[in-house]
Amino acid sequence: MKTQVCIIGAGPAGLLLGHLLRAEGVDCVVLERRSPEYVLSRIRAGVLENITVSLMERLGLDARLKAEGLPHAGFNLADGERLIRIDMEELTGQHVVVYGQTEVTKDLMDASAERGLEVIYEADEVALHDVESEAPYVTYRKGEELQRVDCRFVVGCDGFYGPSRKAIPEKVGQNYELVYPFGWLGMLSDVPPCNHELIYANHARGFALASMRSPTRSRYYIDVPLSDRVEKWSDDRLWDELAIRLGPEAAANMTRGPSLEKSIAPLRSFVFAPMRHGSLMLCGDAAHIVPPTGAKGLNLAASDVHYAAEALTGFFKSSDNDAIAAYSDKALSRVWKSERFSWSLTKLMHRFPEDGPFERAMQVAELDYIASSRAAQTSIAENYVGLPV
Ligand code: RFL
Ligand code: PHB
Repeated sequence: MKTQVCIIGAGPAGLLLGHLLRAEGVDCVVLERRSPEYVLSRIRAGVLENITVSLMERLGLDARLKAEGLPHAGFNLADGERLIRIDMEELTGQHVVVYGQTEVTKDLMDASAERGLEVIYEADEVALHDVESEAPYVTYRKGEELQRVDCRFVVGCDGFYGPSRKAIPEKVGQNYELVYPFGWLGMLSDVPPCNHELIYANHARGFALASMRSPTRSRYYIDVPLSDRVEKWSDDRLWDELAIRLGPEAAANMTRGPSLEKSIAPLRSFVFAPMRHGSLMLCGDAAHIVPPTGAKGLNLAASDVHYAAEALTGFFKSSDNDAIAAYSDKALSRVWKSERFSWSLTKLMHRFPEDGPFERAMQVAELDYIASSRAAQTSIAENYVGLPV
């Protein structure tokens, strides 16, 4: 097969990029290792910044997002019994939209056929070749058959563990990494949320987050040691822990129910630079990971894709090489700011095992400052709604 752009990975980054390129008349194909059902079974992000919403809008694929997405004007930081509300709408004039990553992916998936976006699921053994040349190619196996895609660019949207980043020689790139000493245990349940806005809580027993997917579906998280297993957390034990960590007011409004899904995700900050090497570009989790505390991962994938689509469209429509050359620096400048915000919110809201009374006093002082300073709240709000693209 011959195409202009071969995209690896049909998560939100790969599907968004595929649609944006098709809308501009650029030929592309998407190769995905898993089945569509598997891709849709992954429960992940829930908070969309304006960049993600506006890309769906630009594609005309935002009907369900508009109808079902929940605009959130504020969110809360809890510390013991104190609740600090960050009024994003008032401080920045912007809001975020609560709409599951699964739903974004489904909307993009459902529109693939009618928009002429070819997605090949269950593509095994995907391998990248000659990415330093102007004629790279990708091979994969589908059933018994070995296949080859010749193209001008390969875009790696294959997440943290995919093969694309590894196709860049070690001596060319640099890894920046911080691994946190805990993971997030997430739970989904068909019960009304305990609060109409998100609550991030820093409690002596650990972190907790109350989030949601809809007025009848809640998403909760707590931090747990990396050695913990999901099986250790019965639904009852998890509800009890959430009630303590989120504080008495949230606990009083909490409806308990059976969990639909429970899983533990490790927390990591990671950046690989540069995000382009020769004819290979990286987008989303393939190039960087943020801890979920700032709700930035999916939204960063969307801003990468925005820059990549712009660069690739310029290349194919007006032979513009400059935007391709500028892609990595442009994307990384936004990536590092989101890395900083996610890292600082993670440090503020979690009890690290190595922390002593001084580190805790610093957290309290920072929360006091945030509670009393409009400037501090504005800084948090403008990062949370998403920095300009
Ligand atoms: P994805 O979603 O991992 O998709 C990559 C795709 O590539 C495929 N793939 C391959 N395909 C072909 N060949 C191979 N060898 C392949 N290897 C992998 C995979 O099957 C997959 O389909 O990466 P993408 O598209 O870059 O999207 C990134 C987001 O998924 C991620 O950043 C967010 O989910 C992070 N995240 C959150 N982000 C937010 O913006 N807001 C949030 O509220 C938020 N909450 C979260 C999160 C991530 C979490 N976990 C579990 C990591 C909450 C959690 C718990
Ligand atoms: C979620 O609803 O899954 C969610 C919300 C906010 C975060 C992380 C995850 O910071």
